[in-house]
Amino acid sequence: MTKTVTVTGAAGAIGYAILFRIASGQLLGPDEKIKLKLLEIEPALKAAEGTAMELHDCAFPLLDSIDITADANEAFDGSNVAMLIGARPRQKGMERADLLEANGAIFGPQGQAINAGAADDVRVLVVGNPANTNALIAMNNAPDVPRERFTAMTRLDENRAVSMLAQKLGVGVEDIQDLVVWGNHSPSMFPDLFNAKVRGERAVNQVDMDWYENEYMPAVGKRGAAIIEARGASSAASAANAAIDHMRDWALGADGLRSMAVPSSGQYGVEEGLVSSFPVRTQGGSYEVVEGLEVGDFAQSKLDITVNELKEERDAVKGLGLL
Ligand code: NAX
Repeated sequence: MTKTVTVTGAAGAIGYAILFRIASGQLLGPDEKIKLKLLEIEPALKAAEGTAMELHDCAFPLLDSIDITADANEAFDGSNVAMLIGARPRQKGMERADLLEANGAIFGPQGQAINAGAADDVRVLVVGNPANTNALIAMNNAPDVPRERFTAMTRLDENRAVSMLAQKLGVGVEDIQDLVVWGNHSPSMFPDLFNAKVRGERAVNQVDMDWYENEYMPAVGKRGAAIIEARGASSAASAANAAIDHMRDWALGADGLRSMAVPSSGQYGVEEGLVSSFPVRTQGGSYEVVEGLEVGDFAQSKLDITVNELKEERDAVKGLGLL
């Protein structure tokens, strides 16, 4: 079988870190041939061609073809997997509304192009920030595609949360299960140690609440900024790794609870339609939000903060006429 994988922002840092892994079979497994479609803006097409040359030079047996284009309709035509990575970064002096508007101008037309030409089974992952709200915009511009196919990435937050907890407790990452991050992909998101388990025991019972609230949560939330501070560039390889984890688990299934930002149908009181990170279980090519988990007063107060931020972003893009 051959699957078409569209990657936007292909000439960027995450693009460079993800394309080789996709083409080598780490996304869809060793039996799936890959047709890559790379979408870039005109000035970056040449750089994308350079990356494509290197991809050819790897002689990956699973890589069937590479198309490079600045036309969204061409890029999403027949797409089975769409990784929406390219976005407009916040520049100095840019107001939040300007940022949302600039990204609306990207994710609206890309949603329309997905609606017009993607394969019936298309799965969409938005990585480009503000990821949840960009996914909301794309979803609202693709009325013929089932809403649940639009998702945004909080898996990097989950992976960071798992790794930091493992280091704190001196255990392996494989000893931690069901550590889910809720809400927005922003410093407001909530890593949930109440439902997470370490070697089968409740994680929250193994840490100090003061450390949880005042050290761990801010450290997970601000990890992206810490990486920029240290490297002078934002997370790229770890973001690419998380995007592979998200899409592979969705397409091929995985054990335990995972974090995915998906359109709410009102679960846990999150307003219907918001693209919010939830605990999900993946199986047989689909996912479901797992209901009935414990959400106590502390967790609810944190969930309210991050979901309110999503509402504000939704209201702002609505006000700009992007929904
Ligand atoms: P780069 O600036 O290196 O690359 C972005 C690429 O997107 C550029 O090559 C640019 O030409 C391209 N692009 C811009 N507009 C486009 C359009 N309309 N169509 C196609 N391509 C377009 O950024 P990079 O480090 O790769 O990060 C990409 C995005 O991921 C950013 O928005 C970033 O904020 C976001 N991130 C999201 C994360 C998450 O967990 N959800 C974590 C990592 C990352 O910060």
